[in-house]
Amino acid sequence: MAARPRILSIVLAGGEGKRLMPLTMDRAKPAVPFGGTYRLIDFVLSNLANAELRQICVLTQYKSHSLDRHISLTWRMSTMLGNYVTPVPAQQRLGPRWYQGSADAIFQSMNLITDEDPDYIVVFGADNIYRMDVSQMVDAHIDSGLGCTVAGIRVPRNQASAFGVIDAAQDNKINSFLEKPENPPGLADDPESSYASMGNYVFTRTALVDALEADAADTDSRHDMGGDIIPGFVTKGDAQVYDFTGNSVPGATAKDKNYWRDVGTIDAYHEAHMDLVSVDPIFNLYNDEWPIWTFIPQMPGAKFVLDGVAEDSIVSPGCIISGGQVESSVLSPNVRLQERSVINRSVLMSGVRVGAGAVVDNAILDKNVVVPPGEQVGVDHEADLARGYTVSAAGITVVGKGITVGNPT
Ligand code: ADQ
Repeated sequence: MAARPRILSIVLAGGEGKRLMPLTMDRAKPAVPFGGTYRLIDFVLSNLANAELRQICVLTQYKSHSLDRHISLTWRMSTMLGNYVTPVPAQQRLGPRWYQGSADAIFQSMNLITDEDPDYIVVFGADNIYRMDVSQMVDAHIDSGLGCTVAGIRVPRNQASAFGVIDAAQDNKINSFLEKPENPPGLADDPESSYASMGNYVFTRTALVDALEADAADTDSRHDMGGDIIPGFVTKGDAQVYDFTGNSVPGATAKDKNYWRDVGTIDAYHEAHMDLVSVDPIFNLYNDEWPIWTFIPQMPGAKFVLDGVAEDSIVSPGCIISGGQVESSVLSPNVRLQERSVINRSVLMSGVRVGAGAVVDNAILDKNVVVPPGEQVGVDHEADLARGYTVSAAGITVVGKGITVGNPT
């Protein structure tokens, strides 16, 4: 029997996440909390670990403290998950500089590839919400005999300029790849959709190492995976697309099969939370056949007293809802709501306090925000802006970590 191929997974977790400000003010984008008890990075790490790909390096860079801490708590100290995941900080092995782009991040960490000696290398982003059995994509890559496989999904054409856009032949071979084009081309069978790269790749080790070395020597390159490395494979005729709709994980519902969300902007992040809370959710966190792993601190269950209620919402452990009314919202652990407070279509991170009679509407409140009694957030956008809060294009107000609403920011 042939030996099983050796596979190394590299998770790119160094993104700054400028479009998620102020949530990324002092944490890396993959460390941004999501869905009450998770961080964004838990989705990719769970997809890899559940697929039995258990040699995983996480390349970190900006503001990586809370990310490192979370990885250690969830992934390194967990007896169940063992030591699969190693966070690797920017090592500055090649001089006193941080990574220039995502390709440079891997190039500077080439020692990981030499040490692990894999046959294939999985390179995945860390900022997306989805379930995927990555081993099915690896098998498709090995079967193709090509150097590079890119995961692809159809997205509305009017959103496609945020992505790499793929034109593929019948046999999945990629004919062209345009990184974040201004005018994304539609598909022949569906002109209002484009075929987008999910930022997830599988490479044959020798092909990736050759491409990274050539890229490092190219002074015109931005050293970016999507901008430089993938187009290089396409030009050589050595890349195929892996259609995400062909992927299946156990326990998926008809509705959330092949759900994939990029949560790179405040509006997308807020919408992805709304996808969780409806009665029949578009993304089902409760599929225990493909669990999303995370670290939840020891806390008592959520408690509802007086006439406190929550409808169509996720309320995490440690919360006390004392007479407040919560609708279509996601509450992280340890949130406190007082009587007559109203929370609607909002995301409240851990430690948020909302006083009596206060209103939070279409808002995201970062960790430890305090809304004093009678105050309002997300009701009057002019007032929110005047107080220095962020208001997104779709009208979501974001209040940064530790702010007391009404106090000068
Ligand atoms: P973006 O997400 O815009 O597009 P990028 O900002 O490079 O691309 O982020 C990709 C991943 O790499 C993220 O997980 C990010 O955190 C990480 N990253 C970025 N710079 C890094 C660095 N210097 N060191 C370590 N990690 C880094 C990409 C592709 C598109 C594709 C979308 C899908 O380029 O083609 O459509 O992902 O979301």
